[in-house]
Amino acid sequence: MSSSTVLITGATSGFGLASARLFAEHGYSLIITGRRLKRLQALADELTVPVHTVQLDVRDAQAVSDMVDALPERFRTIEVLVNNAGLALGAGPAWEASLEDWHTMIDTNVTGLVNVTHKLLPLLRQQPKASIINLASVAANWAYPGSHVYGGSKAFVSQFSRNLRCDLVGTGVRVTSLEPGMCETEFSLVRFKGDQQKSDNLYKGTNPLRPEDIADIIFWIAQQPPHININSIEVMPSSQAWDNFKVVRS
Ligand code: NDP
Ligand code: 8X3
Repeated sequence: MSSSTVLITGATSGFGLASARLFAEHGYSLIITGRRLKRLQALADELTVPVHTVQLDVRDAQAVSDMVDALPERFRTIEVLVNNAGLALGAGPAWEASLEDWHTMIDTNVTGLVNVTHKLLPLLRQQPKASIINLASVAANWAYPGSHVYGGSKAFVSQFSRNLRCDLVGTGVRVTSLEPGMCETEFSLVRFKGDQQKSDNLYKGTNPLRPEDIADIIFWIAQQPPHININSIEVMPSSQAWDNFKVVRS
């Protein structure tokens, strides 16, 4: 059992929710954040460890800063930051994408993650041992049609994680870029703008990763002894792999 605190962004669904439950099972105190307050409250009611809930949009740098400044004393010993809040919007070709969707992905996956990390670094550095676990994606490493800004934003997360390591080496703060492939959460429902049928069809017959699989990996990373830094982990369901390069012939 642990007496430490984990801060999870995007704990209302998917990886964030599954991770909150797993860390709670192991006695961690939790700071859970997300925009959907009712879901945060329901999660807090379900858990038996100390939980601090904050309705937070990670895109709002001032709100992120205020949230951290207002943390009750018992929640300030943060040992694990799970930078999980993120989204994809649209899966069609770039020329059909809305600029607003592109901005939303950059604002959330890039700027939001930077907002939280920047504000938390001084607190994390006070710990003898801490972990930042950033949710990137296989889309950070592998190009595919319709990934355009989403994949670009996750490539930022991967490289930012590596660059952070260079600055944080020797401080006790470890950094990991976690790069999952297809996992059934609300991710595709969001990507397909609420079209449940499209989301179900994507996962049909694939035996995709489950949020609990990713939570297990996040928890395992956080449990590594101080002399180990897991730089990156790429994980796919067995049913997913890469495809060939495309060649257009005239
Ligand atoms: P979900 O849609 O199930 O969960 C996303 C979470 O992010 C929600 O809790 C949502 O909370 C939160 N979120 C989204 N936008 C914001 C915002 N502006 N401010 C605060 N919170 C926000 O998806 P997943 O659990 O699958 O995704 C989690 C992360 O993992 C994302 O970064 C995603 O890109 C990444 N990922 C997902 C993969 C997959 O196949 N599922 C694979 C690889 C990476 P709320 O709406 O309440 O704010
Ligand atoms: C989500 C995984 O394969 O849809 O990051 O890009 S994928």
